[in-house]
Amino acid sequence: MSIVRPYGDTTGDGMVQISFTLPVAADRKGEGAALQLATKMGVDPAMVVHAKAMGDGFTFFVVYGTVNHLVDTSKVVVAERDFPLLAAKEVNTLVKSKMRRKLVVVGACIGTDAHTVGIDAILNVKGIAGEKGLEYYRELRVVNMGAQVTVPELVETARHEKADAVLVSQVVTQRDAHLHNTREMSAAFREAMPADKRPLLVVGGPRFDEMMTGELGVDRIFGRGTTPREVASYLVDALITAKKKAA
Ligand code: B12
Repeated sequence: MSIVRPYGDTTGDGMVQISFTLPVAADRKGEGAALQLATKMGVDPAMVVHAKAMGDGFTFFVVYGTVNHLVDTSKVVVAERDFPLLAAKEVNTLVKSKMRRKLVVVGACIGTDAHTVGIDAILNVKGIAGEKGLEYYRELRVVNMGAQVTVPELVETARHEKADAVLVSQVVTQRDAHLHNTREMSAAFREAMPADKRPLLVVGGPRFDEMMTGELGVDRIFGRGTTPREVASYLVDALITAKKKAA
């Protein structure tokens, strides 16, 4: 069955719950404003199930109601993992036998972004979700530049360290900062190095569209819930397996 509808109280009843903040007071009129917005969004009938004042003149709402839209799951297009998931030992063996040197990874949070928890989860030994980070991989050399790194600093470090891959994190998406910063970064690498000398450019963060690689000029995008093993497996696939196939 490829056509589905949301489930709330009974199967296929189309019930959804949405939340948003409006610059209105937390009173009857404010709730009316929330209902008007929900109805315009296609939630009809809609009811306000939660309203909380968020300081002067702002209210947070949770609205519950029915939508008539159908989802055709056969038309869903997503970025699927197109490389095998390897164990740390397999990654180390492949790097050692095929590259005959350590694979160098330079990581950073660029622009004004100071959210380092995500990139640290991928790079630091402690890792995330029961998996150790890339520093744990014996055949990987990790240079973690930390937060608020400028694009010129990143390019310089990547060059100096002879990076095979550059891993950039962008968590803040206000005014599309994550997209602007990523484009600036990929353009700077294209300008600074010829294609065959350019490191693999990987960007990650919870609000990226993983299908936007071409548009952003990067080789791969990783979204929320990424684990270090996925990243290590991708690096091996892109830097070793795919290169071997192309040769
Ligand atoms: C912790 C946190 C902070 C901490 C950060 C501490 C630190 N050292 O990182 C502090 C308190 C400093 C902070 C500050 C701010 N924050 Co803050 N913060 C958060 C919070 C609560 C959690 C983020 C987090 O650590 N997630 C856990 C990690 C593990 O998840 P992740 O980042 O998604 O990473 C995973 C994947 O995305 C992926 N990944 C991420 N990066 C990369 C990179 C690569 C290469 C790869 C492969 C994968 C990958 O892998 C990771 C592991 O699975 C979020 C809200 C939330 N619940 O998400 C807000 C949030 C991100 N912050 C927000 C804001 C607005 C701010 C401030 C602007 C607040 C302010 N007015 O001062 C400042 C900005 C500071 C700055 N200059 O960047 C907003 C961003 C909104 C937006 N649309 O952009 C959020 C969403 C909160 C909110 N709802 O408003 N914040």
